[in-house]
Amino acid sequence: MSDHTPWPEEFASAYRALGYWRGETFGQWLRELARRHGTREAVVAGDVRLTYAGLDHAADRLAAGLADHGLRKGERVVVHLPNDAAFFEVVFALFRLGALPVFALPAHRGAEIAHLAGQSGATAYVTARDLAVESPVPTLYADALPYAEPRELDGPDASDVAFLQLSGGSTGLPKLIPRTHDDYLYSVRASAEICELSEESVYLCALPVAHNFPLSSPGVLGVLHAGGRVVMAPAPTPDVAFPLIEKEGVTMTALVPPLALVWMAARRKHDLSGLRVLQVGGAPFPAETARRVGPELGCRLQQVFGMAEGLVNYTRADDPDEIVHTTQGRPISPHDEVLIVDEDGRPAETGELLTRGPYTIRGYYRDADPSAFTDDGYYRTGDLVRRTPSGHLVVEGRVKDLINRGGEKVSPEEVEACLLTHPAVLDAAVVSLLDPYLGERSCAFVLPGGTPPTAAEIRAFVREQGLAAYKVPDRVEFVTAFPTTGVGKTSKKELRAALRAGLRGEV
Ligand code: J2J
Repeated sequence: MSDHTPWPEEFASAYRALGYWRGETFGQWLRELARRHGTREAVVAGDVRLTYAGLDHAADRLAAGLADHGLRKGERVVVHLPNDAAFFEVVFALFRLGALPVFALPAHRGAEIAHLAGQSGATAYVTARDLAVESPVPTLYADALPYAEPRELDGPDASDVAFLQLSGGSTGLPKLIPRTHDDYLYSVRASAEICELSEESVYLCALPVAHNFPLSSPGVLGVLHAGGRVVMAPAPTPDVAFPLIEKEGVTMTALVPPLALVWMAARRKHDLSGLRVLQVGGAPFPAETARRVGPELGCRLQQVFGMAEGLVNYTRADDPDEIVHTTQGRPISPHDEVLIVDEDGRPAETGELLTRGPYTIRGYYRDADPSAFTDDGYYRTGDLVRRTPSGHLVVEGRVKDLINRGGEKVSPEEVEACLLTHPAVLDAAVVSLLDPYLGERSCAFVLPGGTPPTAAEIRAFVREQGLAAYKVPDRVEFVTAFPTTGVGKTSKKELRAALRAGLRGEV
């Protein structure tokens, strides 16, 4: 069984001929960066300041040590690390070895780590002492990694899968996204160019580094590609981020919408004048808020609409303000193919965004959920968009059953499955609730059986099952029956409408 669905040969050869796929692995890429920028600082995290040469050497030593430890090319390793220098050493060591990082977020707990390890068939779990959860596979701690004398290793090919990302984007249980060296490096190089990065760029990584946005849009990898400096923030809050922006001369950072609101509301004791660009993405950013970024933070806004499955859209430096405030950008590549279709797959003004291209996957890991792709290889994003005459996309809503809680994606199905394991829950439906700060929060409708539990018990139960805190229902409502659709399925539309109406009357 192939672990990933390759691009059809005619597409692959076109992407190579266009120079998008260069046959370079991340291991080779870092070696080249070290040759070019050796003594320059690559990553700053707390007291650690890693140069490009230092990172390159650490990756070699750790790759050798992990190989001695028994780790082999092709094996999967769950990486669960905070915004720290160890993330870079571990990930680049795995890349050199051809082992695949499986990216977990710091907020993930036991249930997610077990899911990631199980789905990927991982053989190890790398974590930090204060994040570690119980794992079904052997644990390696970031403060006790096995370094050894560097040696020649039989690394991966550029067309191999480099790592597995967790899907936040499509309906159903979280799926794994296989990204190749070739396709991901293309998106990184092209993103660095679009965002006009240079050796002078200093990027503050405030969001969790393993997320696709701060990792590659253009993120830490884009900044390394340009020879700039990456500054790791242990938290995205103003009290942590603002002093770092001043001290390190940060020029660019990326936030999700709720954090942009927090930054605008914060009292500023620090000089943020070096900050030139604030990227905002991951969830809808209303135009009224977008307009405030420039005047209130003294920097340019860049909207970013992306997905770990591939396609990333940016507003450009030379776009008029109106476009930057009211659209979510346009695709990275002239070869990103974008269709906007209605329910029957016919072209529409506003409709579901389908996409394929040089860095958008053709299938999930081990072909999970093939229905997320059309027969001709387009990924069904589940996002409702329209295109402006200028070619920019505006996100209008979505058709997928997903809750976007301020950029953190919650799969209702996953939370419902968890609720159903509670002995006093007969049925459950999780829907979104509009929220002025997070955009959306979650509400669980529960049909109790036997002794009805309290809302607090339900919430505690979800936490105890080892789900990330952001998946715990923000609100719990008990019902005696669910409204149903014509075909007898629970009508989430009616549940959402009941919430909007303030739950007056019967649900
Ligand atoms: C509305 N919805 C958005 C936006 C993502 C860059 C930036 C973000 C992500 C990301 C990413 C949105 N406005 N500006 O991977 O490289 C919603 C859409 C999308 C889903 C993908 C990147 N930006 N979204 O958020 O894989 O619904 O990636 O399909 O986590 O987030 O989620 P995820």
